[in-house]
Amino acid sequence: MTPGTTTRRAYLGLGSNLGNRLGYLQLAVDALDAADDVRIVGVSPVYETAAVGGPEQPEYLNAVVGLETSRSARSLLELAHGIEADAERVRDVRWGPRTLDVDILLVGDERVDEPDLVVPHPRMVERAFVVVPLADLDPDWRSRIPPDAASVRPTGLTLLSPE
Ligand code: GSY
Repeated sequence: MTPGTTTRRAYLGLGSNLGNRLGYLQLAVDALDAADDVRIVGVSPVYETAAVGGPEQPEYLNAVVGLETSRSARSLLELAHGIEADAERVRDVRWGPRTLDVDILLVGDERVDEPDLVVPHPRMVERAFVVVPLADLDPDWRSRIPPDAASVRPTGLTLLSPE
């Protein structure tokens, strides 16, 4: 991080349900750690979760990463798309299975409402696969865990992180 820059806390959601799922989540953590103007401050445990929406598809591994960053939500989205491309993600079926999904959940108190980016993420509060790992990093979210949290199961797996 460039000294003297103003940073804020951001949270990104990671998901994978194709190929080496844990490997793709780790790829994302490593790429975020290597990115300019980003410092990882928390990585949740890894959960296995029933797929929500889309066609019938394999279960996901999900986690949430906390960052300190001077980047805007738009800049984080560009970073996320580059990381997804590194994971050879193919965008064909909407809501379909994917090697890696990196969602921009929260970026300080920044609000964005554009066709390709809405922050805070518009569906995060109803998704237990987001809120359960987010609550591991920020206890304020514990009271907001949705009722279907039973579909979000701890794996005992952890991602290696620099924090
Ligand atoms: O929005 C992220 C991709 N995604 C997921 C996911 O990450 N986990 C689960 N359990 N279901 C999902 N459906 C979609 S789309």
